[in-house]
Amino acid sequence: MAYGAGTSASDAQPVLYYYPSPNSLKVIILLHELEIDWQGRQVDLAGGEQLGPAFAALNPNRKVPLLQLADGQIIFESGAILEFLAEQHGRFIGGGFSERWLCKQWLYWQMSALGPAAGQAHHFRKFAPERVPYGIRRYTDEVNRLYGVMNEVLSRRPWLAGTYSIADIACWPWVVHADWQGQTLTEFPAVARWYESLRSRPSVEAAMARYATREIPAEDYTLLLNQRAGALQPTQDNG
Ligand SMILES: N[C@@H](CCC(=O)N[C@@H](CS)C(=O)NCC(=O)O)C(=O)O
Repeated sequence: MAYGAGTSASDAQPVLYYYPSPNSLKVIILLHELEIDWQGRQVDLAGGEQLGPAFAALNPNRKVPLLQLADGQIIFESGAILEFLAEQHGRFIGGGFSERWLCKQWLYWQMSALGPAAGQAHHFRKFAPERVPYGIRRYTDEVNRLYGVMNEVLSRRPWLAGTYSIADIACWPWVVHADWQGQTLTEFPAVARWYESLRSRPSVEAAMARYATREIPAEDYTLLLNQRAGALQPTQDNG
Protein backbone atom coordinates (compact mmCIF):
# COMPACT_ATOMS: atom_id res chain seq x y z
CA MET A 1 0.00 0.00 0.00
CA ALA A 2 1.35 3.42 -0.87
CA TYR A 3 0.71 6.19 1.63
CA GLY A 4 1.44 9.53 -0.07
CA ALA A 5 -0.57 12.77 0.13
CA GLY A 6 -4.27 12.13 -0.42
CA THR A 7 -6.94 14.26 -1.98
CA SER A 8 -9.92 14.41 0.40
CA ALA A 9 -10.83 17.47 2.52
CA SER A 10 -9.42 15.85 5.65
CA ASP A 11 -6.01 15.76 3.97
CA ALA A 12 -5.64 19.42 4.93
CA GLN A 13 -4.61 18.05 8.30
CA PRO A 14 -1.12 16.74 8.99
CA VAL A 15 -0.95 13.00 9.53
CA LEU A 16 1.13 11.60 12.36
CA TYR A 17 2.33 8.06 11.89
CA TYR A 18 2.84 6.90 15.46
CA TYR A 19 2.96 4.14 18.00
CA PRO A 20 2.05 4.44 21.69
CA SER A 21 5.64 4.97 22.81
CA PRO A 22 7.58 7.93 24.27
CA ASN A 23 9.01 9.23 20.98
CA SER A 24 5.54 9.54 19.46
CA LEU A 25 4.03 10.99 22.64
CA LYS A 26 6.43 13.95 22.44
CA VAL A 27 4.96 14.96 19.10
CA ILE A 28 1.38 14.30 20.20
CA ILE A 29 1.87 16.65 23.18
CA LEU A 30 3.27 19.42 20.99
CA LEU A 31 0.43 19.06 18.45
CA HIS A 32 -2.00 19.55 21.34
CA GLU A 33 -0.04 22.48 22.79
CA LEU A 34 -0.10 24.17 19.38
CA GLU A 35 -3.80 23.33 18.92
CA ILE A 36 -3.11 21.77 15.54
CA ASP A 37 -5.82 19.49 14.13
CA TRP A 38 -4.13 16.29 13.10
CA GLN A 39 -4.91 12.77 12.07
CA GLY A 40 -3.28 9.85 13.81
CA ARG A 41 -2.27 6.77 11.92
CA GLN A 42 -1.03 4.05 14.28
CA VAL A 43 1.60 1.94 12.55
CA ASP A 44 1.55 -1.79 13.23
CA LEU A 45 5.13 -2.13 14.42
CA ALA A 46 4.65 -5.67 15.74
CA GLY A 47 3.34 -6.73 12.34
CA GLY A 48 6.28 -5.06 10.58
CA GLU A 49 4.30 -2.39 8.70
CA GLN A 50 7.20 0.03 9.15
CA LEU A 51 9.51 -2.40 7.37
CA GLY A 52 7.43 -2.63 4.20
CA PRO A 53 8.45 -0.73 1.07
CA ALA A 54 5.66 1.86 1.34
CA PHE A 55 6.63 3.09 4.79
CA ALA A 56 10.33 2.81 3.97
CA ALA A 57 9.71 5.26 1.13
CA LEU A 58 8.59 7.79 3.74
CA ASN A 59 11.33 7.09 6.27
CA PRO A 60 14.49 5.23 5.26
CA ASN A 61 15.08 4.52 8.97
CA ARG A 62 11.71 2.72 9.08
CA LYS A 63 10.62 4.07 12.46
CA VAL A 64 7.91 6.26 13.90
CA PRO A 65 7.06 9.02 14.64
CA LEU A 66 6.78 10.53 11.20
CA LEU A 67 4.79 13.63 10.35
CA GLN A 68 3.33 14.13 6.90
CA LEU A 69 2.28 17.74 6.39
CA ALA A 70 -0.81 18.71 4.42
CA ASP A 71 1.37 19.54 1.39
CA GLY A 72 2.94 16.08 1.50
CA GLN A 73 6.24 17.16 3.05
CA ILE A 74 7.60 14.54 5.43
CA ILE A 75 9.61 14.90 8.61
CA PHE A 76 10.91 12.01 10.66
CA GLU A 77 12.97 11.89 13.90
CA SER A 78 10.98 13.13 16.86
CA GLY A 79 13.47 15.89 17.74
CA ALA A 80 13.36 17.28 14.20
CA ILE A 81 9.55 17.17 14.18
CA LEU A 82 9.44 19.08 17.49
CA GLU A 83 11.89 21.69 16.20
CA PHE A 84 10.07 22.06 12.91
CA LEU A 85 6.66 22.64 14.52
CA ALA A 86 8.03 24.92 17.26
CA GLU A 87 9.99 27.01 14.73
CA GLN A 88 7.04 27.15 12.35
CA HIS A 89 4.74 28.45 15.10
CA GLY A 90 7.39 30.47 16.96
CA ARG A 91 6.37 28.85 20.25
CA PHE A 92 7.91 26.59 22.87
CA ILE A 93 11.43 27.16 21.56
CA GLY A 94 12.65 29.92 23.89
CA GLY A 95 12.47 33.65 23.53
CA GLY A 96 15.80 35.24 22.65
CA PHE A 97 18.90 33.78 21.02
CA SER A 98 20.41 32.36 24.24
CA GLU A 99 17.23 30.70 25.41
CA ARG A 100 16.64 29.24 21.96
CA TRP A 101 20.01 27.54 22.11
CA LEU A 102 19.48 26.48 25.71
CA CYS A 103 16.29 24.81 24.50
CA LYS A 104 18.05 23.08 21.58
CA GLN A 105 20.86 21.97 23.88
CA TRP A 106 18.41 20.18 26.19
CA LEU A 107 16.47 18.82 23.21
CA TYR A 108 19.68 17.26 21.84
CA TRP A 109 20.51 16.03 25.34
CA GLN A 110 17.21 14.18 25.36
CA MET A 111 17.72 12.76 21.86
CA SER A 112 21.32 11.65 22.45
CA ALA A 113 21.39 10.79 26.17
CA LEU A 114 18.11 10.38 28.06
CA GLY A 115 16.14 8.70 25.24
CA PRO A 116 18.78 6.15 24.20
CA ALA A 117 19.78 5.27 27.79
CA ALA A 118 16.16 4.98 28.95
CA GLY A 119 15.37 2.90 25.84
CA GLN A 120 18.21 0.50 26.69
CA ALA A 121 17.00 0.36 30.31
CA HIS A 122 13.52 -0.61 29.04
CA HIS A 123 15.14 -3.21 26.83
CA PHE A 124 17.36 -4.88 29.41
CA ARG A 125 14.91 -4.59 32.32
CA LYS A 126 11.70 -5.53 30.49
CA PHE A 127 12.03 -6.91 27.00
CA ALA A 128 15.36 -8.74 26.61
CA PRO A 129 14.71 -12.46 26.02
CA GLU A 130 17.61 -13.27 28.35
CA ARG A 131 18.62 -11.66 31.66
CA VAL A 132 21.84 -9.68 31.20
CA PRO A 133 22.91 -8.26 34.59
CA TYR A 134 25.60 -6.02 33.08
CA GLY A 135 23.10 -4.36 30.68
CA ILE A 136 20.56 -3.91 33.48
CA ARG A 137 23.13 -2.31 35.78
CA ARG A 138 24.77 -0.16 33.12
CA TYR A 139 21.56 1.47 31.85
CA THR A 140 19.77 1.67 35.21
CA ASP A 141 22.79 3.55 36.58
CA GLU A 142 23.14 5.80 33.54
CA VAL A 143 19.46 6.75 33.63
CA ASN A 144 19.84 7.41 37.37
CA ARG A 145 22.75 9.75 36.60
CA LEU A 146 20.73 11.54 33.90
CA TYR A 147 17.77 12.01 36.25
CA GLY A 148 20.30 13.49 38.68
CA VAL A 149 21.44 15.96 36.00
CA MET A 150 17.83 16.99 35.36
CA ASN A 151 17.18 17.27 39.07
CA GLU A 152 20.15 19.61 39.53
CA VAL A 153 18.98 21.92 36.75
CA LEU A 154 15.32 21.80 37.75
CA SER A 155 16.27 22.73 41.32
CA ARG A 156 17.47 26.05 39.94
CA ARG A 157 14.70 26.84 37.44
CA PRO A 158 11.17 25.62 36.72
CA TRP A 159 11.82 24.33 33.20
CA LEU A 160 14.88 22.82 31.52
CA ALA A 161 15.47 25.81 29.26
CA GLY A 162 14.05 28.57 31.48
CA THR A 163 10.57 28.71 30.03
CA TYR A 164 8.37 25.73 29.09
CA SER A 165 9.63 24.39 25.77
CA ILE A 166 10.09 21.42 23.47
CA ALA A 167 13.02 20.41 25.68
CA ASP A 168 10.56 19.62 28.48
CA ILE A 169 8.11 18.07 26.03
CA ALA A 170 10.87 15.78 24.70
CA CYS A 171 12.00 14.57 28.14
CA TRP A 172 8.67 14.12 29.89
CA PRO A 173 7.35 11.02 28.03
CA TRP A 174 10.48 9.12 29.08
CA VAL A 175 9.99 10.08 32.73
CA VAL A 176 6.42 8.74 32.47
CA HIS A 177 8.08 5.31 32.42
CA ALA A 178 10.56 5.95 35.27
CA ASP A 179 9.57 2.66 36.91
CA TRP A 180 10.48 0.74 33.73
CA GLN A 181 13.93 2.30 34.11
CA GLY A 182 14.24 1.28 37.78
CA GLN A 183 13.90 4.89 39.00
CA THR A 184 11.67 6.48 41.60
CA LEU A 185 10.90 10.18 41.58
CA THR A 186 11.13 10.44 45.36
CA GLU A 187 14.91 10.40 44.81
CA PHE A 188 14.57 13.42 42.49
CA PRO A 189 12.21 15.98 44.07
CA ALA A 190 12.79 18.71 41.47
CA VAL A 191 12.07 16.23 38.66
CA ALA A 192 8.92 15.14 40.53
CA ARG A 193 7.75 18.77 40.79
CA TRP A 194 8.49 19.37 37.08
CA TYR A 195 6.81 16.07 36.13
CA GLU A 196 3.62 17.11 37.90
CA SER A 197 3.65 20.62 36.36
CA LEU A 198 3.68 19.05 32.92
CA ARG A 199 1.24 16.26 33.71
CA SER A 200 -1.42 18.70 34.85
CA ARG A 201 -1.28 20.88 31.72
CA PRO A 202 -4.58 20.52 29.80
CA SER A 203 -2.72 19.81 26.53
CA VAL A 204 -0.71 17.06 28.14
CA GLU A 205 -3.85 15.55 29.66
CA ALA A 206 -5.53 15.68 26.24
CA ALA A 207 -2.49 14.11 24.58
CA MET A 208 -2.42 11.33 27.16
CA ALA A 209 -6.11 10.65 26.57
CA ARG A 210 -5.49 10.32 22.82
CA TYR A 211 -2.25 8.38 23.21
CA ALA A 212 -3.42 4.89 23.93
CA THR A 213 -1.11 4.17 26.85
CA ARG A 214 -0.81 0.46 27.19
CA GLU A 215 1.65 -2.10 28.34
CA ILE A 216 3.37 -3.18 25.16
CA PRO A 217 3.47 -6.99 25.13
CA ALA A 218 6.93 -8.52 24.93
CA GLU A 219 5.95 -10.49 21.81
CA ASP A 220 5.44 -7.18 19.99
CA TYR A 221 9.18 -6.81 20.22
CA THR A 222 10.18 -10.05 18.54
CA LEU A 223 10.38 -8.50 15.08
CA LEU A 224 11.79 -5.21 16.34
CA LEU A 225 14.73 -6.81 18.10
CA ASN A 226 15.91 -8.96 15.24
CA GLN A 227 16.65 -6.59 12.38
CA ARG A 228 19.83 -6.47 10.31
CA ALA A 229 20.73 -4.47 7.23
CA GLY A 230 20.45 -7.50 4.98
CA ALA A 231 16.72 -7.78 5.70
CA LEU A 232 15.88 -4.24 4.54
CA GLN A 233 13.36 -4.42 1.74
CA PRO A 234 13.79 -1.98 -1.11
CA THR A 235 11.72 1.17 -0.73
CA GLN A 236 8.72 1.85 -2.96
CA ASP A 237 8.50 4.91 -5.15
CA ASN A 238 5.39 6.63 -3.83
CA GLY A 239 5.23 8.86 -6.86
N1 LIG B 1 15.36 8.56 17.13
C1 LIG B 1 14.06 8.18 16.67
C2 LIG B 1 13.69 6.87 17.31
C3 LIG B 1 12.38 6.34 16.75
C4 LIG B 1 12.09 4.94 17.26
O1 LIG B 1 12.96 4.23 17.81
N2 LIG B 1 10.84 4.51 17.04
C5 LIG B 1 10.43 3.20 17.42
C6 LIG B 1 9.18 3.29 18.27
S1 LIG B 1 9.54 4.28 19.70
C7 LIG B 1 10.10 2.40 16.18
O2 LIG B 1 9.51 2.91 15.25
N3 LIG B 1 10.48 1.11 16.15
C8 LIG B 1 10.19 0.26 15.06
C9 LIG B 1 11.29 -0.70 14.74
O3 LIG B 1 12.32 -0.67 15.43
O4 LIG B 1 11.13 -1.49 13.80
C10 LIG B 1 13.06 9.29 17.02
O5 LIG B 1 13.22 9.89 18.08
O6 LIG B 1 12.14 9.54 16.21
